[in-house]
Amino acid sequence: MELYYWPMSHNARKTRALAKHLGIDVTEIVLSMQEKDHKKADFLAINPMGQIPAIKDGDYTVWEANAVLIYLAGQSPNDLLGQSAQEWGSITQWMLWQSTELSPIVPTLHVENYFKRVRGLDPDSDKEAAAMMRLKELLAVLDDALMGKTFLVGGRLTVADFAVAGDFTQSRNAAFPMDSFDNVSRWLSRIESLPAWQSTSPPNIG
Ligand SMILES: N[C@@H](CCC(=O)N[C@@H](CS)C(=O)NCC(=O)O)C(=O)O
Repeated sequence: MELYYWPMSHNARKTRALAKHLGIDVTEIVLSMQEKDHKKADFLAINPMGQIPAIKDGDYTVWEANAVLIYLAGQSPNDLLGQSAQEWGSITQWMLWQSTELSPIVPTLHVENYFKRVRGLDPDSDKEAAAMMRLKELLAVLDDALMGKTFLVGGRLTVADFAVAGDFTQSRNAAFPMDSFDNVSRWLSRIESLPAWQSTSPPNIG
């Protein structure tokens, strides 16, 4: 099984971390986004969206990071996909929340608060402020959901935790207001303590 990724990609990071956490025998293939490898014909045959990450397993391909997480978790018997209709519902809820609500604003904060700062460029303060306002609304929802909980669903690690935590990969560099959200911070520390999470940390660019 081949996992296509780019080291800076937070979407790929969560899939690499889960593969390592489960000890799945995956061949990691690095693409260069600078070289636009993800838009070349070879890779478009695997993911026609031209986005990272993606998996090729024999003739089978799967893309969309959260779908990749589900495919990886399904490779061995484990608790990561939930054990009841309520857990399946909640896991799916958080994975959809990540991809439809949280994920769209994360790149804006990466660019405005991190990449531009490292390159000595001025952030677009209107764009940054709008994304930050939305982030605070979303973190408030996540923080309430994590009140008194160790993980998002079922009191144990599931694919939902990997799905959501991926967007916090650059939370410090991109100035996410983590200090105002204690439950989120405690939950993130638990994910960050996983050896597989630590070993997939992207390189710093600044
Ligand atoms: N919804 C996709 C988003 C993936 C995505 O946007 N990946 C970035 C790298 S972090 C990418 O490949 N961007 C290039 C592009 O969208 O053309 C997922 O969750 O897998």
